Amino acid sequence: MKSALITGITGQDGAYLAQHLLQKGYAVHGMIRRSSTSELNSQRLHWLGIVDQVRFVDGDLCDLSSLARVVQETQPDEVYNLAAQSFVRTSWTQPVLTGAVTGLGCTNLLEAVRLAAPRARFYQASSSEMFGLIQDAVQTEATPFYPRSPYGVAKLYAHWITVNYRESFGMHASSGILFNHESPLRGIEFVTRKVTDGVARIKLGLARELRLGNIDAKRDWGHARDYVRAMWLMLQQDEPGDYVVATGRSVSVRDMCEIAFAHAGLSLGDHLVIDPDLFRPAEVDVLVGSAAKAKRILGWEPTVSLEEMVREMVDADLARLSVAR
Ligand code: NDP
Ligand code: GDR
Repeated sequence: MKSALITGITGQDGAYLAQHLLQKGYAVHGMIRRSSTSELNSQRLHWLGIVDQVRFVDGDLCDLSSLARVVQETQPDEVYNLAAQSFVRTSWTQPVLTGAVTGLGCTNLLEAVRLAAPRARFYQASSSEMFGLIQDAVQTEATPFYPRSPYGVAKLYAHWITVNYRESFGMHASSGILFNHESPLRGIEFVTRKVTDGVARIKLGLARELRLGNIDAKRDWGHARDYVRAMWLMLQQDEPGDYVVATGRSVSVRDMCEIAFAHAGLSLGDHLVIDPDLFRPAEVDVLVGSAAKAKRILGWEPTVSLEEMVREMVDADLARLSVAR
């Protein structure tokens, strides 16, 4: 039986990746950090019905000693580093923490793996935010990076340290440059989920307006379930590498909103309020990726359209809020 260690198991991707690996027969170790409200930690794993199948271990990406112990004790075949301070907007108000967790935390984990389980395969959750100020119309593994947020800068450090450990120590370390991916398990502060939750609240009479920032920003949105499959495929290759994972289609926040409101039989114009406070100090205006390499080498392709995903998210939020009423 293969075993995997997932950091960030309580997040959106951690939950779907755990489900994917369990279905493949892995023993899944999930690293969680201590919290005074621990029952909330595993909510997403509860929703997927897999909480009892995950073996939890305590650790924090900022604490190398905890990581060394966790890797030593679990001796995983595969390590997936999904933990991060992942909300871009917060990275301007907590830039030092973001650097410590999202950037240096990756080095801590690489060190723990190098020392305690050097043959383990390693996955780093890199991000399209590293491209930032776009220099190529379509971003590939060869596109130059120009991050536009403390989060993007921290991810770029983590990306390069992963490449460096691969080249310095011969580790099987891969980096997935994933574009935005969403689902009903997406954190409520990210724009797609904020919109689908807002639409559901308006539909149910719990709210009247939805406040957003820059709705002209364009993103390449896929489904998280598809994207965790790409992570796993990267670690099944004989050779490690870096891969862009994207749909190749870029849609504005405004158009994504239109899909969500229309699905609920509502009009965006009746409820949208633009709030200048929600604009960011620096914006990534447009992202669109080419997953040609992932298709060629991994045989990976997305299977869920933006429309299907947004409808699934609206329906899930309507169901959740109806039960809560
Ligand atoms: P989430 O924000 O949903 O999950 C983040 C996870 O990191 C949570 O489990 C959180 O735990 C954990 N975490 C935060 N700080 C620490 C810490 N100091 N030590 C240990 N664990 C910590 O992110 P996603 O699931 O959406 O994303 C997964 C990864 O992929 C992240 O690294 C993200 O930056 C990256 N990424 C995501 C994309 C996306 O579109 N979703 C696209 C590209 C990259 P807790 O529950 O305790 O807060
Ligand atoms: P992003 O995702 O920053 O791309 O990072 P987010 O959903 O937060 O923003 C997408 C775009 O929408 C605009 N926007 C708003 N965003 C939020 N959150 N709330 C609003 O009210 C709002 N109004 C407009 C933003 O300005 C932005 O342009 C996500 C995260 O998952 C990262 O961890 C990951 O690395 C990248 O995707 C790829």
